[in-house]
Amino acid sequence: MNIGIVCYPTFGGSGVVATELGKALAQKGHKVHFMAYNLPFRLNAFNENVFYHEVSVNDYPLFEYQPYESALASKIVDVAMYEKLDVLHVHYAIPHASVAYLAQQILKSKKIFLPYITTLHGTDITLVGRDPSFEPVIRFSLNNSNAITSVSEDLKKETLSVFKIDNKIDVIPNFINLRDYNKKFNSCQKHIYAPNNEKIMVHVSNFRKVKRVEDVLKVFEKVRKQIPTKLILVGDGPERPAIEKLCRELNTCNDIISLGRINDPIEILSIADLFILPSETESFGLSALEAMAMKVPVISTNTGGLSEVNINGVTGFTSKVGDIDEMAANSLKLLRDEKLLTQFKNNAHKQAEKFDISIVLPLYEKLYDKVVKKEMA
Ligand code: GMT
Repeated sequence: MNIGIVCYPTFGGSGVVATELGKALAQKGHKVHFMAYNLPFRLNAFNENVFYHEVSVNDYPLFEYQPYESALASKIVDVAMYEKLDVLHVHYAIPHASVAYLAQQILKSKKIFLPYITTLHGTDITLVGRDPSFEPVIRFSLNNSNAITSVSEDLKKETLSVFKIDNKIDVIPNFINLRDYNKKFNSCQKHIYAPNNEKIMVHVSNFRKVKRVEDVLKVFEKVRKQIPTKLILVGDGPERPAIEKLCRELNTCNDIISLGRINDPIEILSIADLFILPSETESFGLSALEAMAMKVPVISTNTGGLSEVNINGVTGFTSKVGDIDEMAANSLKLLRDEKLLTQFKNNAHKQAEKFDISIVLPLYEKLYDKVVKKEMA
C-alpha cells in the first residue's frame, strides 16, 4: 500500500508514534510518505520504503501568520497524485484533520479518492481542542474522517464528551518495539550519575505545564531525604527555567542531572530504578510505556489514559494529581524493598509486552484495508 503520514516533527509523543508506525509499515513492504514541516526527529537514518516530503511556506510581508495549512494541503494533493497514495493517516487533529479534508475534496474534483484516518493523541482534544474557536472545524473534520482512532479508551470517552461526533472512534493504543528495548546496555554508566550507588529516578517530558515537572522535584525532595537518590531529567520546554529555580529553592540541584533533549532515552532508562510522570492530564503516557519496556516501574498520576498503561500496585503506582505525599511514599515503598522492586520491574515489562508493535501494527493495517475497500465499494 502507498501510505501518506502527516505529523508534527518536533519532540512529542504523537510525532514519535507516527514515525515509528511509518518505519514499521515500511519494513513490512508498504511505501510510506511522510509530510511535515521538518524531518521527524526519529526519522534520522535511511529507511527503505520511507520517503520524506518537506512542507515549506514561503515568507511574504503580508502574512502575520504563515498559511501552513494551505501549503500542507497542496503537498498532500501533490504527493497523493504523483505517488498514488491509497490512504492518508494524519496524527493530531489540529490542524491536520481539516487539512486532510481539504486535500480530499481537491483530489475528489480530480476524480481521485483519498480516504483519511485521523488519530487523536490527547492535547488536540483535552487542551487545545477544547478552545471554542476550534470546535466547529474539529467536529466537522472528525465527522468527515473515513476513520478516527484514539490512543486510549479514556481519550475516546473524553472526545465523545467534548465534541458531538457521530463517527465511530476505534481505540488503537500506542506501542513500542520491544526489540529495541531488549538490547543490553553498559550498566557501568550508572556510576557516572550515581557514583555512590544511589537510586535513580528518571522523568522524561517536553516540560510543558501539563507535565507538572514541579511535582517531580517535590516528590524527589521527599524521597531523597530518606534514601540517597539521584534524579535525571530528560527533555526541555517552557517550564525548564522554573524547574531550575525550584531546585535551587529546594536545595536539591546537586542531586539532579538535567540532560535536556535526547532523541532516544532508552539508554538512560536502562539505569533507572523508577520513572515518574505526575501529569495533570495524559491521554496515554508513551514515555511511561517506554520506561516499562525497559523494566522500570512507574510512579504516575491516575489521570486520563495513564491507568490503562500503568497498573496501580502492579507495574507501579498511580495517585491523584498533585498528591506529592502519596507519590513519594509509593516511591519509597519500591526503592526500600529490592524484592518488591524486582517484582514490579518484571510486571512492568510484562505489561509493556501487551503494547508491542507486533500486536498493534496489524490493527492499523486492518483499518487501512477497511477504509480503502470502503472507498472503492
Ligand atoms: O505530551 C505531550 O505534550 C505531547 C503530546 C503530543 O501530541 O505529542 O502527547 C500526547 O500524545 C502522546 C502520543 O499519543 C501521548 O502518549 C501523550 O499522553 C499525549 N499527551 C497528553 O495527553 C498530555
